[in-house]
Amino acid sequence: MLGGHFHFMVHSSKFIDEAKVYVKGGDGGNGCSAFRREKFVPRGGPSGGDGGYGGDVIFEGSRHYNTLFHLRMNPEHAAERGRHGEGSNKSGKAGEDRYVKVPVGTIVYDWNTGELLHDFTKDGEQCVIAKGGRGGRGNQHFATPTHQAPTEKEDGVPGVTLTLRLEMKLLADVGLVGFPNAGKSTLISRLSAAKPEIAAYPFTTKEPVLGVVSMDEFGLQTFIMADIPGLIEGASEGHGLGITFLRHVERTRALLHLIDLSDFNEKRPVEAYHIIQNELESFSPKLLTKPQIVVATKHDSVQDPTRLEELKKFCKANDLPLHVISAITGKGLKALKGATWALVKEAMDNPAPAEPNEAKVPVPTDTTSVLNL
Ligand SMILES: Nc1nc2c(ncn2[C@@H]2O[C@H](COP(=O)(O)OP(=O)(O)OP(=O)(O)O)[C@@H](O)[C@H]2O)c(=O)[nH]1
Ligand SMILES: [Mg+2]
Repeated sequence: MLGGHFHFMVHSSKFIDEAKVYVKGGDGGNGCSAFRREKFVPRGGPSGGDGGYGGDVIFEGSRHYNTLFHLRMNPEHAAERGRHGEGSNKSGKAGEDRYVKVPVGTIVYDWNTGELLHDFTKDGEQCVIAKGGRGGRGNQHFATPTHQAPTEKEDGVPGVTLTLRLEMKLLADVGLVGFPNAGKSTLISRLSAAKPEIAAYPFTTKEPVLGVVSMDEFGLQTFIMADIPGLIEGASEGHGLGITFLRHVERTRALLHLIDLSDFNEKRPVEAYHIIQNELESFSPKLLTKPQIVVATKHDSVQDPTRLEELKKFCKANDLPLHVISAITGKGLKALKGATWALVKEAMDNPAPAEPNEAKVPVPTDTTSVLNL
């Protein structure tokens, strides 16, 4: 209960994803040593072409990724080498660049020196991480008045080779909001490996907890869910635990608004819905523009069916998607997971314009789950 008996959960570890990645720019092609052979010209001049540039390894920030998982699975990235120069002053073709997508929010460090190479903050932002080498010059460049038939040529310059440490602060894709006891922590514990404390009294959760929800058994498609402390009326004036934790869902792509259907809750569901929406708006009107799913919880313990009927009618009239679940029986969990993923995907494809200087707030959480995805 609030009052005498607080026991704080300790969330000291930061929720950070890391990957070790090897990159190599393409080597430059070698210069060529050749001489013109033309009809009626007995001694043609030097005609060895230059080697082509090696391709660059270019990283690009992308909102389509929310973890570094794909890079941990596939850590080596090399650009193509430049072609060698040829006779008849023909330069070698440049090697193809290699593009590597990283989630927005990724910081790239040199593994060996610790130097920060780039901090990706925007969708589509590109940075050359490992430059390709210049091609070597062919013998056409080495002729001088006294040295008319040079055979010298250069080899291409090797591309830059680096071992990188990628680091990314995980940001929630989906936030759970609702009154205390609505069943937020129970839901995240059913959908992810996160193990938040769950109890039949309000304000059990006192710190945000992140959980990684996998859409397939390999964890290739995942989204990150944030469980935050419950809100109450007047939270924006500091009642309960207040609304400061809402900053953890401010950058999410979607919200799940949980409403307790069980009869132990004295508030009518529609009333509960409005109170929470008001508190969200007081924190930031932007929160109300996020795609939202209304989640009616604890269907297994409904005594009074009119509560659900009211909520259904209200959601229908206001065009709000409604999912009815029970974390105990599992009812509706799979459908809710699928619908949430669909919202996340849609938001990834149509990102809201990023705000300037958006600060990335590290979310303190449970130590569970992501690093052993
Ligand atoms: N019968 C039933 N009880 C549930 C269900 N989901 C959660 N509960 C119970 O509801 C109580 C509150 O659940 P929590 O998950 O801790 O609720 P919360 O929203 O995280 O609460 P706060 O952290 O205090 O904001 C616990 O006693 C849960 O066991 C459900 O589907 N059915
Ligand atoms: Mg909780």
